[in-house]
Amino acid sequence: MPPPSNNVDDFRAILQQVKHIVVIAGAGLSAASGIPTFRGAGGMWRSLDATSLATPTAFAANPSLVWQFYHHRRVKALEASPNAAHELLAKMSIPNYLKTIAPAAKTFHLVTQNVDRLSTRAMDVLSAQIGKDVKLADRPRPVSVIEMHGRLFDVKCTKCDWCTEDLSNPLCSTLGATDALLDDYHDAGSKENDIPEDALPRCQQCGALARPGVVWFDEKPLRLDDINSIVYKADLCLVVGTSSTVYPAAGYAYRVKRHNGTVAVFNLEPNKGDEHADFVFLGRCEDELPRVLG
Ligand code: BJW
Ligand code: ZN
Repeated sequence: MPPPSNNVDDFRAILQQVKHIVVIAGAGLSAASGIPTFRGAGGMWRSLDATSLATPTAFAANPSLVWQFYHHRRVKALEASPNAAHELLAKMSIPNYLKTIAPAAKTFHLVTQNVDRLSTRAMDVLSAQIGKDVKLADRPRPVSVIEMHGRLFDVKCTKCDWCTEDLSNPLCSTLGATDALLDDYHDAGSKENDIPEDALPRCQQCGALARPGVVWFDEKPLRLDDINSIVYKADLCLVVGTSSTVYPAAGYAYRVKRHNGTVAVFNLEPNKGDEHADFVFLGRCEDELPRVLG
């Protein structure tokens, strides 16, 4: 297999033919919006590795600590705005705009591992800009974003089926009070930040401990059946800002390749599996996506 190309003209020639486009996105998509990635620089929260907190075991052992981590993440996401990469991907969900980039394209789906809601927000902003007088066919299709690792602003019960979206900050006063403690001298894991379980977010239906509505390791990602059929059909896969280390997302590009589709990676740095891609565009995706696709 030849090494991946970074030739924009060759990539645009492929874009003229493709019919079903899927984007698999990761934390790098939101990096320019100020949301830290998981691995490499920025993957620490205080002295703790972010991925070690994203597990059911960590939550069972110390719900106070894990809730403080997610409180911090919620605040960051509320402060953030979609960047140029979110905006371009949102525009690609407008059929008429998509045709200007990929004239034969019939479908466009964004499967994001991110929980920050920025892709959906970019889509909402665009919908509002387009206004009501545009034909339905020209409007973005909100169904085209799949948040497979859940949503930071969903809160769900650990015991019953209660789940709600809650954008308030703080989610409860005890979490808000930890902001003051989280300075350089107070590690989030230290004793004084220990919030008793009954003062953490609780289910509004049965009163049990609530948890963030995200997908942790060993839990089942969301909408896998929908994603499987999208990936099965796709003849172009754009892999944007992910280290491709977490499955099942890390396996989707390979599946598109296996049925003779094209894979193009947009990432700041080379990553595992890049050698199987047809194209690798190294750089910030907020610059490279508009340059290569725009
Ligand atoms: C830029 C940029 C810029 C920076 N421009 N680029 C052994 C083998 C295979 C699989 C397994 C295994 N052992 C266990 C598993 C399964 C496990 C897994 O994959 N583990 C691996 C670590 C090996 N997977 C799971 O457990 C998943 N569930 C599952 O498989 O269930 C099976 C099942 C199926 C059916 C029924 C029942 C069960 C669940 C995974 C859940 C992951 N959860 C998290 C936390 C979400 C909540 C939260 O956000 O807090 O998801 S972990 C974390 O990693 C988060 C991310 O979505 C995910 C992926 O990270 P991502 O997005 O790639 O970020 P980074 O930081 O790694 O990379 C950023 C990239 O951006 C870098 O490459 C930078 O270079 C780049 N970048 N700036 C472009 N400006
Ligand atoms: Zn409940």
